Amino acid sequence: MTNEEKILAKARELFDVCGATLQSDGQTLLILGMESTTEQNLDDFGVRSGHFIMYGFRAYAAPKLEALINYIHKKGFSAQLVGRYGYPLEGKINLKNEAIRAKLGKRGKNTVVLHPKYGSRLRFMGIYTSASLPGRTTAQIVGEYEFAACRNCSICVDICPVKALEPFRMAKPDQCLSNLSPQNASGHSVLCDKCLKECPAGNKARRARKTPVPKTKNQKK
Ligand code: B12
Ligand code: SF4
Ligand code: SF4
Repeated sequence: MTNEEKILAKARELFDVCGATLQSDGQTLLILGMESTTEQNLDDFGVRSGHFIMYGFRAYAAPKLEALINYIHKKGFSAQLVGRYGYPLEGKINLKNEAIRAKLGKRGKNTVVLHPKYGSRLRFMGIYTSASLPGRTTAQIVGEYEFAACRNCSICVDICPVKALEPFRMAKPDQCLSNLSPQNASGHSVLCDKCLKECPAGNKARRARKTPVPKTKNQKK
């Protein structure tokens, strides 16, 4: 195994999904995805003394990111997080587009990247590295409609309390309640996220509750 292959293997060991894209400046962007769950809530943000705190990323992602960066350095390559905990808040790097380019999923009508297993629960992080990781893609995004994960049910668009969504794009980002999220008494953000929570993609429990198939005349009631 080459050192580059070892780095990818390490990334797969630490994170739920990973992939790599080639940037226009020749650097490799390693994209990492981690599932946000009740036990490992990456969506736990807040404000303390006027500072934005990423409680979830700090607790669950930071130790893994540090371990991976140390590993890449030991293999003789550079490794630098993009933004805080690999999360560029300003949107300088579009992590959704990079994840789609790296074939980690495709955009759902709720605008976020859906994965066949993790649905809309992946949160993404990026690391710039000088390692020429195998499989890093130069591909641009094509055929965003053609994929199985989005069920095309439009629950996300219909459920949005402020009608911020149009299929596949956020028409009114300023209105999104996860943008203007209020804080609870301990300073943690109370996000809306209805368009993700109710999304049935990649979610076995919700899939089981899908509209039942109507019974035929011959079936017992
Ligand atoms: C700014 C931002 C927000 C803003 C505005 C989002 C926006 N404009 O869409 C606000 C605060 C509202 C927000 C909310 C949320 N966000 Co946010 N956000 C970001 C951030 C920092 C930048 C995204 C951005 O502005 N992109 C620019 C816009 C223009 O790009 P885009 O959304 O990809 O839009 C493209 C499509 O609309 C496409 N398009 C246009 N028309 C059409 C038509 C068709 C048919 C198709 C197919 C495509 C298409 O073209 C656009 C340009 O490429 C990213 C992190 C990052 N650096 O990438 C996280 C990020 C996108 N957010 C994320 C999440 C999880 C959320 C929330 C659930 C809150 C939360 N729990 O964190 C909500 C979800 C709301 C929603 N339904 O999107 C995740 C998404 C993970 C995933 N699985 O995809 C990211 C990647 C953060 C992360 N580290 O994981 N977010
Ligand atoms: S997070 Fe809430 S307000 Fe924002 S787009 Fe989704 S459903 Fe709408
Ligand atoms: S709620 Fe339905 S339409 Fe919206 S992203 Fe999820 S599966 Fe696709």
